[in-house]
Amino acid sequence: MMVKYSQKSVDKMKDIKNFINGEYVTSEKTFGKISPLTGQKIANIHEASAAQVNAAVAAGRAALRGVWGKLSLPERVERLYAVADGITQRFDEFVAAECEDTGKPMSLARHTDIPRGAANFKIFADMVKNVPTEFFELATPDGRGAINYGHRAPVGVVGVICPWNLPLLLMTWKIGPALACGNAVVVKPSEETPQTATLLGEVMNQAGIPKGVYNVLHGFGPNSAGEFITQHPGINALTFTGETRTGEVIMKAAAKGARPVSLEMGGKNAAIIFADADFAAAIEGMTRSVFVNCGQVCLGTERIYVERPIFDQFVAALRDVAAGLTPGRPEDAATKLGPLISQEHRAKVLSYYELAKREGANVIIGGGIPKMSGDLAGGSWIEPTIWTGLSDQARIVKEEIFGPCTHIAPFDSEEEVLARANDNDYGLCSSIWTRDLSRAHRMAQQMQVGLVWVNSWFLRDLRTPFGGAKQSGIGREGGVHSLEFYTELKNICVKL
Ligand code: NAD
Ligand code: 6OD
Repeated sequence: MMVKYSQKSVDKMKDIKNFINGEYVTSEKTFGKISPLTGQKIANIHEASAAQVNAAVAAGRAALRGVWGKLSLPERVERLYAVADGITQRFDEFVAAECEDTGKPMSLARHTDIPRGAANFKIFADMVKNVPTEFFELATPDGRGAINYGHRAPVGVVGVICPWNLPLLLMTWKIGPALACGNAVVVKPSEETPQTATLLGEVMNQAGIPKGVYNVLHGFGPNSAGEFITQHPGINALTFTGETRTGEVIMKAAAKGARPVSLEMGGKNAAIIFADADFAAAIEGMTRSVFVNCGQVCLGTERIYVERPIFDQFVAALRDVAAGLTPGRPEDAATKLGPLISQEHRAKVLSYYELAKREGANVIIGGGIPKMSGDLAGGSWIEPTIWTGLSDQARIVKEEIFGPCTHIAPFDSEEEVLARANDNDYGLCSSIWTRDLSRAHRMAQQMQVGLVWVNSWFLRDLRTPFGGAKQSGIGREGGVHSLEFYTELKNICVKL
């Protein structure tokens, strides 16, 4: 049974509903949203049924046949600008929702998550407006010739499966370009972070995005909304961000019907710090890269290689920074570190903290749970942690942990460190810190990853290709590369 509500008509315990065909709808089954800050239940989330997934896919198809499919490109672009403006107008609501779900500091959500949520609509609207298509003239034996031109059409209804670490940022990173290209979307936010995707439904309606273009279904993966979406034959393409193991399952599902898939997955990213680097800049970059968002960033650095002459100094400096990372409430200006997303994820990260000891690591700082008081005592807090002394073959140095932790190892030569950094099944990103730009170019070109930053980290230009090598991903999104995934390119050949 589906009951229609306004998302605003909530009682004491928040009720997070699905958003199908422009309306908020409840489900028969609900599950609890637990605050990572306190461990208390803060909301009921409505778990979409298979029938509701059918309804969302049907709504998407109808939108493509209807108003949405008939809008001109400038009209579509104007509406996407209105979505970006709508996020900005309700900035504080988005910040509050994101911080309630994740526990992250408000300063971070204000600086990164929510502004990028708006930018993802604006930038991809600009991109589709400005990108040219291919054109070739062909000589023919009769002398009259022919012309060829490329035409891009939307792929259809796109299934978008999202993680919990940067919920609005990573969801809009997919639906911004998908809608700019004229598709409809059926989104499944992570079961841990349902709120901003749900709130965005109101913005979509206010911005004049037609019913059925943007649908949000809540639930889990197996035998729930995630699986119902990925296995649905009416979904024309699947785009996913999350763990590599989940991506493999989704890729199998996409094989049925030979549907295109874009996968942005896990990483075990290395940073390489040369002795000639700007030391303060490298420490600042590594501080963000290891600890921001409590280490829950796919691009984060869990392996740092430092040239031997500055190794001890580097370890001491990063330890001092870690010691000053005060955990606390999102709204407190002094807060530098939020909790992990859940007790379940904390158990996983703690199991690695224990493994590090068994593998013989030197624990430079951290390795446990901080003492929190009052209602925060029930949250999924964790200490920022630094290890040294492990071999490159240790599991701590090989496997993605996804927490505020890193291993630091010394190196002696460029060739040696390049081989060690590349010796991993993942290949998402890396950063190189040096004043020798010839060396930086030489090394960057040999790194087996999709993204390399030199003397910076997570500096984003949304026109550039983004994605992972090896087990970190399939495909590239960003700029015109998003067009490749979100449109079907057709060649039209006209004999003159
Ligand atoms: P996850 O794989 O557990 O879940 C991601 C999403 O997939 C969730 O919405 C989940 O419900 C859904 N899901 C799970 N099983 C499914 C199934 N069988 N069918 C369909 N959907 C299913 O990932 P997570 O824990 O939410 O996120 C953390 C992971 O994401 C880390 O590995 C991190 O590196 C990765 N990540 C990668 C990038 C990138 O750009 N490469 C960005 C962010 C996060
Ligand atoms: O900045 C982006 O576009 C992006 N996809 C970032 C991914 C961060 C991973 O946690």
